[in-house]
Amino acid sequence: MLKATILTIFPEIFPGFLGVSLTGKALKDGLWQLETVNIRDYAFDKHGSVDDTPCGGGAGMIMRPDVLGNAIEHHHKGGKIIYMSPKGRPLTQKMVHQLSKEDHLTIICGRFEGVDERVIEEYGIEEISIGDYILTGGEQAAMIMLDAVVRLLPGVLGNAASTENESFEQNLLEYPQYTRPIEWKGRKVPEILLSGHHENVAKWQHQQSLQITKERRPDLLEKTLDSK
Ligand code: 4FL
Repeated sequence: MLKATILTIFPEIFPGFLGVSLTGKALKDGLWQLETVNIRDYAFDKHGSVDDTPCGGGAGMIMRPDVLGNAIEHHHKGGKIIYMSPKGRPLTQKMVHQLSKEDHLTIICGRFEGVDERVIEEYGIEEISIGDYILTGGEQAAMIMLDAVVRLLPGVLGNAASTENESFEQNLLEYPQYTRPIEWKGRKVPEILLSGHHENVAKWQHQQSLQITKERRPDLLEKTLDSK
């Protein structure tokens, strides 16, 4: 069973969207656990200061290593410590599969201009990015990463749903899908999908996947078929 411990100065953001739909049901059913820790509770002054100005100058504020370290040491009971960060390793479905096998994830959500680098070194923290853009804080990134991880936990998706043919699982984007009505606004569902010829359908879908991936994500085709 996965337990996620979130270190944040905005614990009220959680569970957010993780509290609804599949992830929310799984949370209620006890398939995973969420613990939110307010970093401010580990400050050393009565104002609860968690940040300070950057050494060497520059804009913004940096999260203090002593306060963050205090929060980590009170709550980290083994397992990976992850810091959601734009300069982290880009999150992939392969990493999501690996994270879904962990018993405990401690996730640090940064605000301001980031955290003191010594904290990263001291606790062997893994930095993970969810994409090349800047958010207002790491909380949203943590929630997206957890959403991807939790749906892979045993029992979260129904038996009917399989993750094997989803985008990225074979380093290919998904082929286009259709449902009824067969004709809509003069647009017809491709004939092949109505043929009932399973082998030809599968061939067409694979060829569509290849074409779309070549057009939109040629970088994916360069990769070998990674094992999970
Ligand atoms: C974290 C952006 C992970 C992308 C601001 C604070 C971020 C982020 N991936 N933006 N953290």
